[in-house]
Amino acid sequence: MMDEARKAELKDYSDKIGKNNLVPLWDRLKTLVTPEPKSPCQAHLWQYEDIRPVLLEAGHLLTAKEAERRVLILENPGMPGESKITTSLYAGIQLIMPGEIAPAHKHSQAAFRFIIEGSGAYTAVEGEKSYMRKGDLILTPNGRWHDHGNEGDEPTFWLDGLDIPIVQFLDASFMQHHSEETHEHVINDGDSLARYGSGMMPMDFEPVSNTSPVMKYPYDRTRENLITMKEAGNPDPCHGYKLMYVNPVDGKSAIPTMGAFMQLLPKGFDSSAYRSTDATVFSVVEGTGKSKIGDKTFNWGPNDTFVVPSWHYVQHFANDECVLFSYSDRSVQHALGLWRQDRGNR
Ligand code: GTQ
Repeated sequence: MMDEARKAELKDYSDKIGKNNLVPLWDRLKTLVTPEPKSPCQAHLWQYEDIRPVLLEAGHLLTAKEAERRVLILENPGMPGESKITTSLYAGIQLIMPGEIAPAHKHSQAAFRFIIEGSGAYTAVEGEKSYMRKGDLILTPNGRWHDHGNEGDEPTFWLDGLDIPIVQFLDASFMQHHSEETHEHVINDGDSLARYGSGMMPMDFEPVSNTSPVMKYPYDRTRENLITMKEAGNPDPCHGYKLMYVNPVDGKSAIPTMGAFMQLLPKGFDSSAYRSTDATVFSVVEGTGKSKIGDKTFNWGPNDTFVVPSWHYVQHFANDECVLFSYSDRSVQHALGLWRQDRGNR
């Protein structure tokens, strides 16, 4: 134990050097270099029934044009004011009303659009229009013009997953508005999927970026793949039947800054405890169940969103056959050699 006199001496020292913007590492080392991840991110569940009515209310409060994007941010209760769902990721639920257009812009941040409800709306990315249906994943790679529109007669809701905190951390944000409300839509729905996402590639194809050239991963295909896997049997004890959305050019994550996944849990599936260093956002597509995250348990159903912080054990239980979408910063951690998992051999 340090005596009072030495404590005062060290405090005086630290106060003195503080005036020159210097800080003793010995006061900070324990919180900076932790034996394992220690996150401000908390496990949390957002029920769709709490979001939908208030977002619809915003649908009458302001137009998509006024808002630019009519979105409710899912803000982690452990990081109030930070617009983050995990320390590295952003999540929001976006609404576009029939007849509306969310005007064209482009930015350094990349986005996943995971469709929750509605039909007849689209996202157009660098000329390619992708119509939205429940369970579809649509990419907005960074730096590409994009606008959203609703040509149908139903309000359309989707989950926006963006790498906003990563870009913020790196101080690399640029954004620009288009001179027109929409940019030019010259490519048909499904074009990039046909060219790049069907096990074939155009002759002499040269990728222009490290992002997937496929703009939409339709749910009917994803679901069919998971069902085929289920029929073959042998689920992974931690994940059930789980696939990652990849860039067909290199087999890596479809978007370099975020990984996205879809998994099927058979009815009654009780997963083994699992933890990994990538805090993960889940969106329930089908079925009801519950997840034990650390020492909390959350009951979920279709369209609910929940977050599992880094290095927290998670165990899912499926009441029915369940389909879960998820995304995380796993691709970033992989690229940097930081990612770790623990398949629960406790
Ligand atoms: O649709 O471009 O949720 O720029 C946040 C920022 C959506 C979008 C968000 C955005 C967008």
